Amino acid sequence: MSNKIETPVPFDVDAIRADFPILSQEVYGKKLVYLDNGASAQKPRQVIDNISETYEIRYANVHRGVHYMSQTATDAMEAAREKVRAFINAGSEREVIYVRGATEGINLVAASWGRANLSAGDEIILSEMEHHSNIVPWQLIAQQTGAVIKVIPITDAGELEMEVFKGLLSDKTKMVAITHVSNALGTVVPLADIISMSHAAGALVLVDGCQAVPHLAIDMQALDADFYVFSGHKLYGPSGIGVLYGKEALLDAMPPYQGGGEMIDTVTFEGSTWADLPFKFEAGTPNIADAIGLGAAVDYVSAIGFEAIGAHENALLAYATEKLRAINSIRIIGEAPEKAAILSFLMDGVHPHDIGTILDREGVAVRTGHHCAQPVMDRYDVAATVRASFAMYNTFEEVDALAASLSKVQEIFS
Ligand code: C6P
Repeated sequence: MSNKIETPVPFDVDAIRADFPILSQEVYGKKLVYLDNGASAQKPRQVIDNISETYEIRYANVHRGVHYMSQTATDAMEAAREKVRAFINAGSEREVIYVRGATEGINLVAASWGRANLSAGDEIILSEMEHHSNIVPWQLIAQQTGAVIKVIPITDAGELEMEVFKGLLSDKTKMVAITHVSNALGTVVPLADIISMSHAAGALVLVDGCQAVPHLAIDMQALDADFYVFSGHKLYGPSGIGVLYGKEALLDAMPPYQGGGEMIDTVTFEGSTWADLPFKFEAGTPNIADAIGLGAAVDYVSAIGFEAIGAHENALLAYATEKLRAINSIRIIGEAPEKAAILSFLMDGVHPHDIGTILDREGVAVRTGHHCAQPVMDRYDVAATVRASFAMYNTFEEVDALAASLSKVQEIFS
C-alpha cells in the first residue's frame, strides 16, 4: 500500500467517487482503475441525471418555437452558456460559441478567420507538442492561402524552446496556435508570456485548452487569449459538445463557418444576412441536451473548486512519478517542472501496447500509442508511449495498483 502521501487540502475523494457510478465497476473480476482521463473523463451522476432530465422534462428544438417546451429548452441551453461564460470568465455570452469539441473549434477559427485574414507568406506558429487537432486544420488553411507554418521545438524535458519562439516571431506572424497543456507530455506551457510576446509582434493567439480545463482555473479576461477551445467530455461533461471562446470584435468580423438554419438573420435567393453572435457560428439544430449537460458539469467542477482539484491531482502526479521512477526499467517522457495530471512513459524492451494489454487485464485502463501527437513521438524518437492520465476521482491506492501492475509487466518480460 501507499507510504501515505496525503492531498494537502481537505479533499473527500470517496465522496467524489460515489458520484461516478462507472467507477464502482469491476473489469475481469478486478476493481476498475481508470487512468485514461486525458482521452475522456467519466461522468458524475449529476451530469447523467441532467441529460436524462432534459429528455424527460424540457426537450424541444431551441430558438425556434413560440411554444412552452421550446422556450424551456432554449432557456436551459442559454443558462448553460452563461454558466460556461462564468466558468471561463469571458466578458460576454456572445463570446461563447457551442461547437462539437475542441477539434471543431480549431477548424472553425482556421477556416473562417484564416480564409479572411491569411495570404501567401503569412506565418502561423505552432509547437512541436501540439495534438493533431491543432496542426491539421492549420495545414489545410495554409495550403489554401499560401501561409507558412513555423514550429516551436521542445527540449528533452518537454518544455517549449522560448528563445527559439522569440526568434520565430516577426511581422509576418499572424497566428500563434498553442496548447495550454500537452496531452502527450503533461507540460503546462507559459501561456502568459506566449500571449504577450505574440501580441507585441502583432499576432493573434489561439489556445487549445482541452487538457487544461479539467485541471486549472482559467480566466479569459486575465489571460487575454484571442481564441480558446475545449471539449466537454474531458471536463466530466458529455461528448459531442465543446466551446470556442473568441474575443467579440474578432468573432464579429469573421465570416460564418457553416451555413444553415439558426445562423441567419434573413435569407433570399439574392443573398443572406447573418444572425448576431454567438448564433452566427451555430448553424443547424445544436446539441441541445449535451449543451445543457455541459452546464451541469461546470456546476459540478465549480462546486469542488480548482484549488482542491489541483492540489489532489498534483499530489497524485508527484506520487505516481516517484513510484514509476523506482521501477528501473521505466523511462518517463515529459519531465517539465510545470505539469498537469499526465504521466507518459516507456519500459525497456516492452512495447507500449503489450504494457497496455497486461495492465488492462489487471483492471488498469491507460492509453497507449501516439496520443494523436505524432510530432511528439518523433521528437523523442519513439513510436508510442504508455500514458496514465489522472482525474480528481483517482486515489493513491490506484497509483499503487498501476505501479504493482507495471512491476508485474517487468517480471513477465525479464
Ligand atoms: N485528446 C487524448 O487522448 P476532441 O477530440 O475534439 O474532443 O479533442 C481533441 C484534442 C485537442 N487537443 C488536445 C490537447 C487533446 O488532448 C485532444 C484530445 C485525447 O489525448 C483524444 S486523442
